[in-house]
Amino acid sequence: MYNDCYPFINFPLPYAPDALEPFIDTKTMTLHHDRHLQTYIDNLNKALSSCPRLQTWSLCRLLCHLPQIPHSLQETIRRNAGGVYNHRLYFELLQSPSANPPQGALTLAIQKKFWSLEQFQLQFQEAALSVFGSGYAWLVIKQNQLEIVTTANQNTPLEYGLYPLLVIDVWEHAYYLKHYNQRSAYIDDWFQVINWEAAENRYLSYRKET
Ligand code: MN3
Repeated sequence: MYNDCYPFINFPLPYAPDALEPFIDTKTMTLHHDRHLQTYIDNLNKALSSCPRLQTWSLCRLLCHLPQIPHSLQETIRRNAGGVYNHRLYFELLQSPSANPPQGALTLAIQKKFWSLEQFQLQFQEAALSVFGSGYAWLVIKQNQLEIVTTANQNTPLEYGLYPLLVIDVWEHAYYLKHYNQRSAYIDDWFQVINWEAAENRYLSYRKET
């Protein structure tokens, strides 16, 4: 579903913009995808237009090999390729609210590591609240262990050799229209619209590769 090199395209959301109501509102989803993500795509394409050597590189390659990118472009590419990668993952890992509790290998691994889903949720919420300013909280695999980490701005876990499974965008544009400055209320609502099946698939494909 992704195109993975220059010129990058903003594919439509994999669900209707109102699919996450009442937890994440339609207007936020529309602006977040059609304007914020689009801007990262446009700026990434603009930066790559002057550097044919990088035009066949995938997003992951750009983000994992920043030192190989000309110095003058590094920060621009880091911000904008990061913005594209992080937002694509954020949207992919959301879905309409479901009454079904998560299940599968990832759920078992979370229970083993954090004792229970409730404990995991508390720790994840604490991490997401701790991000100062703009950034993300993640559930990642680090050396075969589940871990909760945060990143600032548009930094990605890929730069640190981590494999992301879940992500919440805590930039204010992700929640301000509905939740105002109440980041914790947004985090609670985000838990209602996690696409656990997509996270499970990421977990299984990681385990298959390693
Ligand atoms: Mn965002």
